[in-house]
Formats: sequence, C-alpha cells, structure tokens
Amino acid sequence: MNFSTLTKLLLVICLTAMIIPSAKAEGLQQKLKGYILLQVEENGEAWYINTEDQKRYYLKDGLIAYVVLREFGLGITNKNLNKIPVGVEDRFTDTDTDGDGLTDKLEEGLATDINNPDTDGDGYNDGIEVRNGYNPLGTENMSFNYNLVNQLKGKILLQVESRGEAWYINPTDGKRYYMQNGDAAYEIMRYLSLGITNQNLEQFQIGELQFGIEPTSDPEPSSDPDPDPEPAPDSDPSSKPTSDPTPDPISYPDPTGEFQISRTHQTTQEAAINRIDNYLEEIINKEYEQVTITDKYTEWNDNILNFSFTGKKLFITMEIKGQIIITDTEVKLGLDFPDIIKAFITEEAITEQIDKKFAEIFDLN
Ligand SMILES: [Ca+2]
Ligand SMILES: [Ca+2]
Ligand SMILES: [Ca+2]
Repeated sequence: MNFSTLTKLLLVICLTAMIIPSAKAEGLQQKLKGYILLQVEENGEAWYINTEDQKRYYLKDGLIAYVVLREFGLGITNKNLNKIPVGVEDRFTDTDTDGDGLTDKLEEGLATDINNPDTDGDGYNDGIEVRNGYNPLGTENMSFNYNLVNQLKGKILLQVESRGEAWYINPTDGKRYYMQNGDAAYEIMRYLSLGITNQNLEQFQIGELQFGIEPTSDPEPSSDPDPDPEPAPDSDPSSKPTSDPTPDPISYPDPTGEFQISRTHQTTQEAAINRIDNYLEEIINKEYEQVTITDKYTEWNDNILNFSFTGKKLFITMEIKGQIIITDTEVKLGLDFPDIIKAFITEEAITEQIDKKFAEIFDLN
C-alpha cells in the first residue's frame, strides 16, 4: 500500500464516517415525518414532526396542540376529505349520547346525529358503518383514494368549506382522526404516537411555532430607561406644605387582573360609569360572526365593575374576566385572559385596541 492509496483509503473512511450519520438522520426524518413521537426515556413528552420542514414541535398541552393544528393545517375540500377513511380512537373516551360507538365529538366532525344511532336510517348504526368504511350519511359507498391518502399521511387538514374542522391523517394507518379541539387533539395525538429514544429524537431540529404573529426578533431598546428618577419624597414631614387647598383624592386600589391599564376620562364619575356600562352591555350582547358569547356576568358595586364572559370561535373557547374601577378622573381596567390570546396578540396590540375603544367611548377623537 503506497502513500497515495493510504490517503485515499483514509479519505474514504472519513467521508463515509461523515456521510453515514447524516444519511441516517435524513432517512429517519423522511421515515418519521408527520408522526407523533413520544419520548419514552423521559416523561412521555410528545413531539409532532412537521411534514414540511421535518422539524419537531413540542406538543406541550392542548393549547399548543391547537396552535399546531392551525399553524400546519392544510385546507381540504369536503369532497377530497371523504376520500380518506375515518379512524376511531377507542382509547379516547368521551360522551356517546346515542350509544352507537362514536363519541359525540367525532359525530360532530362527521356531521352525523349525536342523538340518533342510525343517522341515515339504513338499519346499520353509525359506529358500525364508520368502522367498516360505509357512509353513515347515505347509501352510496365511500370511495377511498389511497394515492391521496399516501400524499397526505401525517398532515393536518382543515375543512375550508365548513367551519375549519381539523383532522390528522395518522401515517401508521392512513386514516383521518377528528381533532375537535386542542385538548382532544393533544389526547388523540398521544394515543397515535410512536415511542422514540432520546438519541433518535435529537436528530430532529426543534421547530419554533410562530403563533401567527411576527417574531419579535428585533426587540426595541427600552426607549426611556428613566435616567432621572423622581427624587424620593422628602421624608421630613415638617417641610410638607400644610396649606394644600385640595383634599386628597380618594385612593382606590388597582383592579384585579394580570393586565392593567388606566386612562384619564375627563368627565364626571357618574357619566363615566354610564358610558362604560353601556359599552360593556353592547359588546357582550352583540351578535358576532362565528363567535358566540356565553356565561355573561356583570356586577356593579358602586364604582367597581366585575365582569366575565366566555367567547367561542371555532375550536377556541376563552374566558375573559376583569374589573373596572372608575374614579373621578380615571378608568382603571384589570383583565385576565387566557394564554391563547397572549399567544396570538401582543400586549401592545391589546393596549392599542383598548385605547381606540376608550377614545370612542369618551369621544376623545
Ligand atoms: Ca354516538
Ligand atoms: Ca349517531
Ligand atoms: Ca346507518
């Protein structure tokens, strides 16, 4: 073996050593895209391997599962959706009102009757029909298209012609599973998962969810670091002016709620209370497209208003509650809203909306 041969051999070995792990990783990524992987060596954390970028997305909880459905969902027509067989996950337990073997949640997705075990009245109950590939809504046979199924394995589909219902195409069996909401998705996806070792999982890059908003990659430097803080109030009581003609305004505590905002109203306290009361009545009793508002609650206690309501849009249900304190000069609002809102909207955007409404209510424009 001369020097040149040895060099070549070493080169080949080095190259092979470099290529094999990446080829293996690529193979694994190809093989497992669209799967839900469960970290069996840890605490069973679930990850979704996105079919597009083949990165892994951590399914922390129902909320994140919901965001994943929205972020990666592809629109599909009802006609094409019907070419994909329906999967029934029996470990996902939920109410089955009519006892036909399909949960109410799944029947919602299939548009069968939750109160009628045999929706189309052909003598076969909905559960038997779905499990055997028959149409629970009519006599014509389902004609499945397995080419389409193969293209869509591991993807999340959204029914664009309906209300955006989400389905996950399980790559293992090529069936579609209905994801009624984030919590159901989280649970069902875990049932459909495959165990994976940490070593294999680490071959997938971690993807970051954008939550539908621009990433804040360029954080503004704090524009006002307040280099000249107010001097501390003089601790010597004797130096305090004693001839203050205006009485101290009544001081109110801050309203309850994580998010706090207060604005000066420039009207009387009574007028401000009336305006806020009218506005709140209006927004919670208004009809919204695709949004239903329930569990409305408002209670005034002098100048303090406690309120809450539940808003539902598609899969999102959110409870919003807060407190408004109206003083002679100010409207102070405290709000608690669910994480889902914080995931989609920044605090600045919320403040901007509130300021806009405030200007409307108090004719400040
Ligand atoms: Ca049922
Ligand atoms: Ca039924
Ligand atoms: Ca039937």
